[in-house]
This record gives sequence, C-alpha cells and structure tokens, in this order.
Amino acid sequence: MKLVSVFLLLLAPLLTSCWQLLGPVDCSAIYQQDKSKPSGVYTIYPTRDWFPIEVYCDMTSEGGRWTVIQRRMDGTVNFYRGWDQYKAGFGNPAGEYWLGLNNIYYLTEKRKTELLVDMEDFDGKKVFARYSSFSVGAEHGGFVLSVSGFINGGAGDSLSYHNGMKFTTFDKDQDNWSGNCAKLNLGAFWFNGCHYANPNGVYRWGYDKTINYVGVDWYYWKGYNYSLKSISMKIRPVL
Ligand SMILES: [Ca+2]
Repeated sequence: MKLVSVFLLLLAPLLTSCWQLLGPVDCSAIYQQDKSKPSGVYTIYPTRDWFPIEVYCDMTSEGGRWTVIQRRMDGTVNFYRGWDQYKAGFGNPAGEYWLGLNNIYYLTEKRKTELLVDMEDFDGKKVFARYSSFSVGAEHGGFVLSVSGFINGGAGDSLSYHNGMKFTTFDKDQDNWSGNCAKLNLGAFWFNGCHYANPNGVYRWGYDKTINYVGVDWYYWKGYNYSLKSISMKIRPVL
C-alpha cells in the first residue's frame, strides 16, 4: 500500500501537467466547452505550456468567446510602461490590463484571428470597430501588427494606419517618427508617425484640449482631445 501511495505521489505532478496541457488555450475554447459560461475572469494557457494566465472573457458581445487583450475602464492601472512590461503583460484581469505581446503573438500566430474594439464615451454612447484579420508577429521582428478587414460599428477605422508597424514603448523606439511616439503621446502602441488610436494613453475624464494626442484616443470617433471612458481590444479565432 505504501508503495502505491509513493507511486501516486510521484505521478501527481505529471498528471497535473497533462491536465494543464489539455487546458483551454483561449476564451473561445472555454466557450465551446460550455456555451452557458458567463463573461468573467478565466485561466487560459496561450503559450501551450504549463504557464497559466488569467484573462477576462467576453462571452456576449458580437457572438462572444472573445479573449480580452487590452482594457481601460477607470484609470486604476498605469499604462505608461516600458518594453519588458508590454512584452510580458500587466494589470488586473478583472479590471484594466494588457495581456502581453508574447501572449498575443502565441494566440494569433497560427490561427486566423479577428479583432473587436469596443469603446464607450462619458455620455454612455457605445460604438465598436471590428477587423476580420488580426495578428502580432514574433519578438525578433518587433511584434509587428497585421490588421485588416475593417467593419464599422460606428467608431471609424483608426487602426489601419497602424498596420505593419512594430511596437514602440518609451524605452524602445520602433516607430516612423524621428522622435519617440510613446514619449510624445504618453502611451505604448504600434505607433506609425504617430497615431490615430492611442488606447494605452493617459486615462483622462473625457474632453480636455489642454494637451492633445496623449489621452485614450480613437481619432475617427472622438478626435485627439477626447479621452474615452472605456476601450477594450478583444480577439477570437475565426471558425
Ligand atoms: Ca522614432
């Protein structure tokens, strides 16, 4: 009996690993296991190894099964951060967070993926922008953004301008401007020269024309001097 117990004890980590290997890679997998699952925080394994991460799953918008990769909603998390933070991810899965460029890369590298950007202003008006194709390249290439197939949900197309760009933070300049767009716009993004969208900018409370371009802006909806109440970028594989 004692031998069997020792054997099971030794086997336990292996069984746990196997279980995690079978764990959901994203919110779409969770949804497909059980379509009654509500929106909320779930554990996923996007890198297909034993490293779990917590994410917010949107199971309702536009058919649900979205994995949230970025979310602003109340200004509680500082998004003015450097390369290592944007690479690994930060914040609170129940609130504001950035999933991490590596995780987004793993989620989009092999599967055709679509993107939904939900946003809301301080008057409670909600719009969205949808893209039928979205992916982020590997780190050695600078985490290049590929986005196309715009579908207008009232927000206008602020992302196509950023297609093909590498990711820029205040400590890693990969944009098309002579200076550093992350420093200029107090964010971190696939800046071009510099932006029509600054979802990782400074959280401000609506209209403020004292300093333009630095807020949580979506130019084609609200211009450069209105910082949104909430914005969320979410992805799912195209089935
Ligand atoms: Ca530059």
